[in-house]
Amino acid sequence: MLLQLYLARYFDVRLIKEKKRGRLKGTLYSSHNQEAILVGSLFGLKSTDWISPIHRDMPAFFLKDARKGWRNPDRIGMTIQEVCAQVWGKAGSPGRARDNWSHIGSKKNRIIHSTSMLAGTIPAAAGVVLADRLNGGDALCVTYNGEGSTAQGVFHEAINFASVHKLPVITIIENNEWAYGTPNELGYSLDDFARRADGYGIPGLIADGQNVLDVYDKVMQCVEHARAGNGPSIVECKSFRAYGHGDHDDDRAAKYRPTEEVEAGRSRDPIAIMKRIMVERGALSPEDATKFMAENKGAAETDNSDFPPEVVAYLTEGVEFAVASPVPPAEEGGMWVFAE
Ligand SMILES: Cc1ncc(C[n+]2csc(CCOP(=O)(O)OP(=O)(O)O)c2C)c(N)n1
Ligand SMILES: [Mg+2]
Repeated sequence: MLLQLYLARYFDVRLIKEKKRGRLKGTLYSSHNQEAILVGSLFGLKSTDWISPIHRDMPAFFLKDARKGWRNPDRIGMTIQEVCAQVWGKAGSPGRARDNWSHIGSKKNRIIHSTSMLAGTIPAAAGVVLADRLNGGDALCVTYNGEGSTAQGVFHEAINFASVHKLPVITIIENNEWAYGTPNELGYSLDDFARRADGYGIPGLIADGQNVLDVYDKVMQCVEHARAGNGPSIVECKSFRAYGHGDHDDDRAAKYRPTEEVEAGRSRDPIAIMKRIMVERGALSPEDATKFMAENKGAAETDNSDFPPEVVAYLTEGVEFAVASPVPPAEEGGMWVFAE
């Protein structure tokens, strides 16, 4: 789990550096400070389970089933090469260079294609697990949503449908306190989004989104609930969006959010929290805990020595693959927009 936290963080800072170097174009949506939500929720799933990540969750595409080993060819998740080719918008990427980010999916890897319609993946997830059940399967689906999604009509319709049919859909709400430039107090009249679950008669759990073990624990309670045939649930993960909505919004976000709020929100770094717990439990020596100091640093303050070498090596393979991959031929420009 700790290595996966480092990998997710390194993905974020490395892409920012690549863009600054002029080797990468396009908007980046940072998951910095929210990595524990992804790692903790994915860690206990079966290979055959489905996920539906969105813009904030890019590392989920390559962290899915990573417990088996990032390089394990039997892993049911995207490779780092596929994800980096996607970010670089290269030929052969899952999105065929139509986009540089999360508008991708994979039937083979059991990743539901993300749409840009907030909460739009929840009804799709309900349909996928219903189809799986009708085909004799026992797969569940973990859907990822910002708290902004909870204000969408389809959020309620889909979870209501899933609750009536007892479908194994676990809805993660990544409560990072901001939806683009809108603070939570201007968007909702409740503090705990987990309480939305009461309206559907399903469990609603709150996890400390900065503590990967707490996320794991709460999601696994919902996994057991789903596997026992009891249907859907919600896990709200309390977190904080460290930067702008995307990097195009970083400068504005620094103005629309008070500095003290941002500093307080970033201060509970998931890597530091995991290390502290491991040292307390004797799973990591205090010396080893200070070896790679990626925590509490923005991209500009870190370098490769802040990350374990296997993390840097794995991601570098993906980056080099993407940089060396060709762009698609121009005549493909109008293809795959409609069914060929
Ligand atoms: C239905 C819909 N309305 C508006 C948008 C534009 N939009 C994209 S992301 C976003 C903010 C999302 O905030 P939140 O759900 O809290 O996720 P976060 O970015 O904070 O992770 C908005 C308004 C959209 N994609 N879909
Ligand atoms: Mg948000």
